[in-house]
Parts: sequence; structure tokens; C-alpha cells
Amino acid sequence: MKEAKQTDNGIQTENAVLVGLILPGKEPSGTRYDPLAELAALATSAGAKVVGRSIQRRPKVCAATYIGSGKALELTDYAAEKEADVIIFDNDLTPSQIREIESISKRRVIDRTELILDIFASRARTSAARLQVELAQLEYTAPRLRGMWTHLERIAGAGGGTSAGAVGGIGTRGPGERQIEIDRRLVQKRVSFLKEQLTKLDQQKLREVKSRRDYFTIGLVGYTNAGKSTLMNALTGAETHVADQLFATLDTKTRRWDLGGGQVALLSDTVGFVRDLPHHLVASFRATLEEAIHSDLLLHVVDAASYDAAGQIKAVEQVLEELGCQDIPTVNVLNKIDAVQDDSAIHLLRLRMQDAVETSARTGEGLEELKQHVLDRMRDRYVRLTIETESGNGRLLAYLNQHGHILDQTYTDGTVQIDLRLPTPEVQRVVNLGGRVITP
Ligand SMILES: Nc1nc2c(ncn2[C@@H]2O[C@H](COP(=O)(O)OP(=O)(O)OP(=O)(O)O)[C@@H](O)[C@H]2O)c(=O)[nH]1
Ligand SMILES: [Mg+2]
Repeated sequence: MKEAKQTDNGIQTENAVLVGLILPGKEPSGTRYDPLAELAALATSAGAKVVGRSIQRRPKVCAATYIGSGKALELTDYAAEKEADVIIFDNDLTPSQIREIESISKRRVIDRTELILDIFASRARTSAARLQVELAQLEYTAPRLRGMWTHLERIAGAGGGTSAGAVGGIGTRGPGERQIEIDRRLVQKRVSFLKEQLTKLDQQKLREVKSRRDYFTIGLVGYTNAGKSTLMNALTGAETHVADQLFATLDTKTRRWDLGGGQVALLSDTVGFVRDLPHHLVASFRATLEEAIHSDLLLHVVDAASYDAAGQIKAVEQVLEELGCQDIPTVNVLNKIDAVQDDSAIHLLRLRMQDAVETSARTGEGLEELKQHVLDRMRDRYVRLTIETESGNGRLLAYLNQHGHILDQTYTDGTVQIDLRLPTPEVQRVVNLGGRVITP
């Protein structure tokens, strides 16, 4: 699947050297922690082949070259020895730092945000996702445009020498290819156009989300690759794309979830979160995440088998806060419980996420318990009841249509009996409008 996608996008596999700079006090704890593991997963997801890794420790960032000019020269030798085409930094660099390292190393340099934007660009399938990614890419790369110009001219003028001068590959997808032909003014025009389109989409999405308010809505959120789509499939029988790659799901999918006993919810799968999710992306993905923002309940899915589960939980909580979702009731789900090998790590996770439901979307373990948890939360907010009223009571019938979820209605001799689910706070209003509650 992944191979096919790369061919679709015309991406050739590139050799990448990964670089991480660790500042004092930022040293990750835990002996099993590999500071470049996630960057490696991201790079692989983007279609690169990781040929080398370099961790630098410095007391502070060098303003000109980020890692210091001596280190930049060492890195140049290392990249040459590894025959790397591209150098990928785990940190975010300024346009001038990127330019400087590119000029020293004669190789394309991209940072973590560009890499993530690039993956999003290659995964975006719907027009909405494409617009969102293009906007984020333009906003992130626009300040770099002037640099890109001179840089690309310089490398092309130097007659190549390494494949680094070739245009294409990681970090140049999407609007990147066009950058050398368009100037900043055109970019600005395009940005305004995209924003306009996205505002329209936002409004449309909001209407769509509102039209679902009669249902209990549940958003699946969590770190990328945690198993959200697999869980969605297991719970609803939907055919959502599952893949062992980062950001497999870029567009929200919503499915009906029949929990039994007449209880139905709408379950939405969302784009995976990631540590330091570029804020341009959070902004442009608001519409996609709208489902999560307006959910009655969130399922926070955690990959309990990940060595960095705790870090991922923190990252997800941060993004949720950025989206203003921190107050939505949440059920924590420790997924991939079948794959957990480290007893002490899972013990810590259980302490960190008390009340979490442990599941395996793969084996089905814990899914019944998860359903019960969700049902409990639904009952707190919704009641199922049968009411009776005169069939001419248009005001009440209109009100019920708008605020309740009607399951069944029977007309007999001028009265109507309606079986429905209703948000608990609405019951009093129904009575005021002339509804007689028969059950429960
Ligand atoms: N062992 C095990 N693997 C799982 C489980 N759930 C999901 N996976 C695997 O984890 C990988 C990622 O699953 P997805 O469902 O695509 O994850 P996601 O959270 O939707 O990922 P993104 O859409 O990329 O954010 C796939 O290879 C799944 O088969 C589980 O309970 N146990
Ligand atoms: Mg997914």
C-alpha cells in the first residue's frame, strides 16, 4: 500500500541523515528512549531511507548554523560518507539556519515541521485535506521563499556535484515545486484564496456537525499510529484505512456505532496527533478536527505498547488544549494491550491513566468493557423515553424533531406515541410543550 502511494506521488526514495540537537535539561529520561526514533518513523513515512543518525549535545543553539559551524562541517563529512541526499533535523530551524547548513553541506536540509507537512501533503486525499495542507505549507514556507530562490539558483549554477541540487523529493512536494516560479505576492494571493475556501468549508462542516446534534457523538483522538482507525473498524465494522505508518488517516470519518439496546452513537475517527504538531497545521486542520471539538465524548486512544506512551499522552493533551477540548468528558483507552511487553511501563501507565479501559483493537480484548463505559457516559447525558401527545401538537413535534432522536412513532385516534432519545435537560421543556411522559 505504502509503495503504491509513493509511486503515486512521484517520490523517489532518498537517503536521509537524521540530526537531533539536545539542549541541557532536555535530555530524555529512560534508558530505552531513542531520541531519534520518532523522526526516523516520520522520515520513513515520508518515503526516505534513513542512512545515518547524529545526536548533538550543546549548551545552546548556535544562531547562525543551529549546531555550530564546526559540527556542521563534521555533519557534512558524515553525510558524504553515508551518501545522504537530505539532512533532516528533529528541531525547527530558521530559514537562515537552513540556508547556512545547506550552503556548508551542499545538501538539502529540512526540519521536522517541513517533514510533517510533507507527509500530510502526500497523504491528503480529499480536496479539503489538500487545501488545508497547501495552506499550511505556504504559510510555513513563505518566509523562506527568497532563500529558496537564491539557494536553488546557486546549487543549479554550481553544476550539481551531488544529487542534493536536484529539485524534488522530500520537503519539495506540494507548493514547493512551484516556489521558484512564483513570487511572494502570488503566494499571498493564493493564501487568501485558500483561506476563503477553507472558511466556506468550515461553515459547511459546522452545519454538518450541528445536524448531528441529535445523536450522541464520540471522537476518537490520540497519537498517530495508536490504533484509532483499527478501533473504529472493530467497534463499528467500518472499513477505515489502517496502516502501520504515521498519519494514515487524514480525513475524519464518521460512522454509526450501534451499542445495543437502542443506543446509537456517531463515532468519528480523526487525524493522529503528534508531538509539537506544527501550529499551522492545527489551525488549518480545525475543520477536520471539528468533529472532535464538538463531540459529546472523546476516546483518547493510547498505544500502550509504545516506549514513549507517556510522552505521547502529554502531546495529545497539549493539542486538545490548543483546540479548546480539554473539558470534554474523556474515556482513556490503553490500546495494543496484547503487544505490551514491559510490565513496569504498563504499571506506570495504569497509574497515570486511572480508570482507563485496556483494549486490543486487534484481538477484541476489552472492547465489550469499553462499550459499557461509553454506555454509562451516554446514559448520564441522554434518556430514552416514550411520550404521548395530540397529533396536532405541531410545536412539540417540531421541537422533538430538532432536539431528540426519534426511534419510533405510532399514531392512534388523534394521539401520537413517540419513542425517542433525548438529552436529559430537554425533558422538562417537552413536558412544558404538552408532552406526557409514559416511560420510563
Ligand atoms: N498489536 C496491536 N496492533 C494494533 C492494535 N491496534 C492497532 N494496531 C496496529 O497499529 C497500526 C496503526 O493502526 P491504525 O489504526 O492505523 O492507527 P491510527 O491511530 O488510526 O493511526 P493514524 O491514522 O496514522 O493516526 C496498524 O498496523 C494496526 O494494525 C492492537 O490492539 N494491537
Ligand atoms: Mg487512522
